[in-house]
Amino acid sequence: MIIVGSGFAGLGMAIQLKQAGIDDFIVLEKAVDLGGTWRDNTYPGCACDVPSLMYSFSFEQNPAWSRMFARHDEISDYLQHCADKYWVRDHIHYGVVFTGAEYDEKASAWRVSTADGTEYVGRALVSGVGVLHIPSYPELPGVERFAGEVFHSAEWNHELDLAGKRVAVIGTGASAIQFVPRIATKVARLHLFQRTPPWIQPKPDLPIPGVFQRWFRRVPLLQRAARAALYWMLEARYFVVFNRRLGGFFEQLSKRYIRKVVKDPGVRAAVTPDYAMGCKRILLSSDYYPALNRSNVDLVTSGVGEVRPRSVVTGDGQEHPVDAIIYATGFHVTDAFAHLSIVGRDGRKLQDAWRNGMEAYLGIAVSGFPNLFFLLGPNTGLGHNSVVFMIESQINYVLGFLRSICRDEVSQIDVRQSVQDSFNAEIQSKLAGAVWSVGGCRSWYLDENGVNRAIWPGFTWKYWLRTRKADMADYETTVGRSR
Ligand code: N01
Repeated sequence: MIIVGSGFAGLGMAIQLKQAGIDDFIVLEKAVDLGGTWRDNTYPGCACDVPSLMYSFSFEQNPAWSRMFARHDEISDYLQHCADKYWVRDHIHYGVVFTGAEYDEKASAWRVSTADGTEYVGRALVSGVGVLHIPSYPELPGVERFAGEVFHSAEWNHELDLAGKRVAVIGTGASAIQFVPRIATKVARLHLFQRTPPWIQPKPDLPIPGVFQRWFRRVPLLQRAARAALYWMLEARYFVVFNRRLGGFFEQLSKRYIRKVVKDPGVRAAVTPDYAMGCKRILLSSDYYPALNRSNVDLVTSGVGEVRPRSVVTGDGQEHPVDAIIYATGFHVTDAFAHLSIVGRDGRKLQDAWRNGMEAYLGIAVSGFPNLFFLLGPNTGLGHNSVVFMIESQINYVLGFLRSICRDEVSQIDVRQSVQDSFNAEIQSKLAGAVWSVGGCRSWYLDENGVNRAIWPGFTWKYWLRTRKADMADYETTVGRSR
């Protein structure tokens, strides 16, 4: 078995294989450490906007979370702890860059290619890479002539001391709103280039008192109960994207928050979104708007026209002298797999299968690509609850297949095209009633045709129900041992 990636998804899959007594697997990891997005994103203020009690594996709840919303280091330590506790570290091959895979139908196996030319062969291939790992750099005219430092929020340059510098930040999404307040207090001037304002609600991020941690440790059932309560509260946020009246109500709350906190009327108007809430990720922050009140922070709403050696010039000709440019411009999502050569049955390429958009059955299986399973694949991302819940549902589902393959009960599992098609028709018809059908918003949830290929359009418990056990009638299988 080959797993690609060692973030929450890949690590969780490895742990469950180990727990199931399956030892014959490897994890390919491109970096020198595990942790996925929590290894890569180290920008100042990096934290989770999902409550910490929900942002952990159900089988390894952490009674020691120090805050309502865990910060980067705590999450990254948690993942390291899981790798150690469940003995999966030795299965991870670091510095191995997965470049593609070809299915060998005769052997019922995937031949995995890597950047250094080493080939790995596995009876099943599990992708745990997700879609938020290839930083997206906007094409700014003239940026190659820029004399200062340029970097992306997911590749933070910790060598550069921003104190006293003039800095341009491009983008105002989930990452930017976390680091802008941190760097605003240090830099001489911060020019914040906003293309579209996000919807933001205050973040109730308080320390978890020691007494709770002690009780969670002593009576794990208490933590489970708190987690269950939180789960249902988060689940209710799903209504925002389906019920316009409720969405409108929360929009009013956010607008009231803007009016209360943002002092300058021009800035207030500029940060007030004009599209339906939920179309992009709804962000949580209690320090982003206050940072915009600072006299050294300049919110720029005209787009970048050109970059000169020491400045950024907006489309309307305003020149902003800067020493560094930080891109907070997100990731390649809909083309996250475009650089990989994945070839399934009969020479079928994944790029061709996904020419009109990424699709899979339950976000996990793609017809024509037997024994290849995606974790956090198409339409299984979330805006309202914890993705760890989705990941665990998928791991459980895939584990059933991997067990059968290991026991030689089945050598090949390929989802039927008709099953995949009707599942995706159902997904898209559900999405037709959601906020994305209203239009007027640009979001990484939508592909270039405006189709949502990222988000699960339902309650997560419904997804859990559907993935509790695979219905083998959905799959074409070859019984018996691989050759
Ligand atoms: O990226 P984003 P991110 N010129 O795509 C702008 C997860 N995450 O890295 O809105 C100018 O949200 C773009 O503008 P617009 C989370 O799932 C989780 O911040 O497209 N601007 C937007 O403002 C999140 O959704 C946590 O008009 C350009 C920004 O850049 C995902 O990661 C924390 C531009 C990109 O925002 C991505 O977040 C952080 C251009 N050419 C992130 N291109 C948690 O707490 C883009 N922009 C769990």
